Amino acid sequence: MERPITLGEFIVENQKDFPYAKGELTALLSSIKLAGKMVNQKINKAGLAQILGKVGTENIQGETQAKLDILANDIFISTLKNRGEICGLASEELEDYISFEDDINKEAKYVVLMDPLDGSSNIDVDITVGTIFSIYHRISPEGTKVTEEDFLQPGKNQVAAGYLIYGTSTILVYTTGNGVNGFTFDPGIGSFFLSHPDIKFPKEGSIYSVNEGNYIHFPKGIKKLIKWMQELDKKERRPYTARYTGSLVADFHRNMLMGGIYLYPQGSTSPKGKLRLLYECNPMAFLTEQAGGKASDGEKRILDIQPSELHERAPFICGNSEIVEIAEKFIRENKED
Ligand code: P6P
Repeated sequence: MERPITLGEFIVENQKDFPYAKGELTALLSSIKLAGKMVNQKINKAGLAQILGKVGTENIQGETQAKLDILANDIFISTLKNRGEICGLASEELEDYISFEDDINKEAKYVVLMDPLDGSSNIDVDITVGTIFSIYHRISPEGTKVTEEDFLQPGKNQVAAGYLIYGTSTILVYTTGNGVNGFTFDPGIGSFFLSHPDIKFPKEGSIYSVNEGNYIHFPKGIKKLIKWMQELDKKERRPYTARYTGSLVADFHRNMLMGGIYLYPQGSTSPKGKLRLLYECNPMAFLTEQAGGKASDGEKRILDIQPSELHERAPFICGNSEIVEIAEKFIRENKED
């Protein structure tokens, strides 16, 4: 029986996707694959290895860091640095970006932005978490120190983006702008195998993912959208089904496979929403568009937003284009001054 190809074989087979790279992006994606295996192993035995729970320190977001957050951050930084393909890295867990100035990395072409363990508040209750990554070609000259400009690029400049989802199985999903493909990890062999080729949002969706506990704080247009999704209209598959895990990667992955919309709107307590533009919204927006969906902040395309700071937040709506456009219509028609 023909076996599915491995992630490594797929990357080599699709080398043509990276016209200007001479294997650097291939090596970089392979280092992400290695770090993902190492984090996966830590997560799977977290309860036993006493690495559950909060470590007490706070990250730049003022969120208490769980031990696995820090472990995952350290694993990705060291693994990507050792492969020598990135000149800089920014992480949700670090206040500022890191500039790799050793000889091999200083000449590297790429910078990586990441959320090493998204949804980490779910770790202690054994709910799916994930790693999100976003890759850009540097703007500053090779051989020089990275600058903030290398990181503050609009999402449309991404050369690759993806996530690892540590769920009932561990899957690596990524795009280089030529579609979206998913690879499931086989721990018995230690390799990722192509399991979700050319992922596309189903034509119709009927799942919505939003933290309705924030309903009172939502703008009028979002409140009207949520009520609309809950009305009975069999022809339009309404009422939609509510599914929300508190892990962006888990909610996004399910909605991309089954069809639906994820929303983290702005609210009176969070004027720009909660999700970070650079290492949550942009990579998920790149994947969304490559899978035939749409990603906006309610008014404009996420990938067109020019970032002004590393940890800036943005309201985030992504999923089936049809439903995202309905959401944008409700927002447009119920603008509040
Ligand atoms: P809330 C996790 O902290 C995260 O960034 C996303 O993974 C998740 O979708 C969202 O925040 C959950 O936020 O406010 O609903 O708990």
